[in-house]
Amino acid sequence: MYTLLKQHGRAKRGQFETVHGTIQTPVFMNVGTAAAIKGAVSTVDLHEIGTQVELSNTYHLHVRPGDEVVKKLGGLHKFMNWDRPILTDSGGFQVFSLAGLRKIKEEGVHFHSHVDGRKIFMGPEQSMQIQSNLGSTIAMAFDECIPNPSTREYVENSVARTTRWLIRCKAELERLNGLPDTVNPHQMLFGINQGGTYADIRIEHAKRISELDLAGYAVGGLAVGESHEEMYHILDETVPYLPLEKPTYLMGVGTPANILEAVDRGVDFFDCVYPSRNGRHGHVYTNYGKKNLLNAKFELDDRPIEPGCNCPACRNYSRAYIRHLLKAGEMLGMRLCVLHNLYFYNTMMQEIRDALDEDRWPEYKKWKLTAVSGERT
Ligand code: PRF
Ligand code: ZN
Repeated sequence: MYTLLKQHGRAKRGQFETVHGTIQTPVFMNVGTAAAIKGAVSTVDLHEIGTQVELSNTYHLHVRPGDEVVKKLGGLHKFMNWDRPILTDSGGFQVFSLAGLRKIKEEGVHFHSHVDGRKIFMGPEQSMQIQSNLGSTIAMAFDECIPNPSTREYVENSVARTTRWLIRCKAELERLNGLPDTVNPHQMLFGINQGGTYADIRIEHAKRISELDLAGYAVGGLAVGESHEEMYHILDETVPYLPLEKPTYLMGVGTPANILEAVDRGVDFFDCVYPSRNGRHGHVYTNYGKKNLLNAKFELDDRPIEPGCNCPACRNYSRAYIRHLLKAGEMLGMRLCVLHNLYFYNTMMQEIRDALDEDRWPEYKKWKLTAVSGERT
């Protein structure tokens, strides 16, 4: 159940109650694709860096270790020892971005596993069955994520099919939630808005899926080829047609600036691989811009990544030491950078919530945009 606590313009401050605890929004979900945050970050670490929601992928866990295995071990929460909310993405994006050869049909998608090449079929029912076996808090609908730009004709046909798939997802999840041995009988379903960069298709689709009274709604098919300005424009046009009294989730986005702009347009939930992926390459986020710790200028720099930062990396280690670890190929180097970056993102979301609570959202947004751009010295 989502409660809208406050609004500043279109920016929303809310809370979302689930069987695995209450999520304060806006929130950034930490991505653990295969039930692990890349960079040797454990769920014990996640508690320390302020993670509210962990995100895993249906497709990856179905391929390995297999959702049946996870179910036999008591579900994803027990398997990875995480007791807070988990959102699982449906495979609707991974199938389209990872799998090589694929055939899309009305019933679903035929494709080959990126691990061993074996043939897999996934449609709305299969995606829901896998997510039900995982027992995540929130299941995502099975959709087609269309790259931008795509032709109007392709987008129209694809979106119509995604709507039909959504109706099938809803029916299947209701059935699965009613079975006696379901891991999480309270599993919720979020629908996904698509429509490429065509505002009118987006709006029609948003209206249509809003009628289905789902637990939440995502905007998918963005950050897949279009410019930031186009993405903001689509959010301006579309988000007002999604229910205000439900959470809105912008999938796979983005930079700190993208998140600030999207919160301003009414988005509650985010996820992105940037903090973990960049951390693994020694790129760290600070309120003085993004820094590359491999840069020679940090060789003798004995300050923490960000002075005043309370993350496990900054409380204990210097830029020079972490740079040395990265250079020497020590796993600890990556791990510390990922911990700092996730802490930076989670803390930014806390700052956003505080700013909304305390009626200083526009001032905070302006300050943070300057801070993350590197213009502040
Ligand atoms: N659909 C799904 N997952 C996603 C996306 C989508 O469109 C995106 C697009 N940025 C990221 N993850 N199911
Ligand atoms: Zn830090």
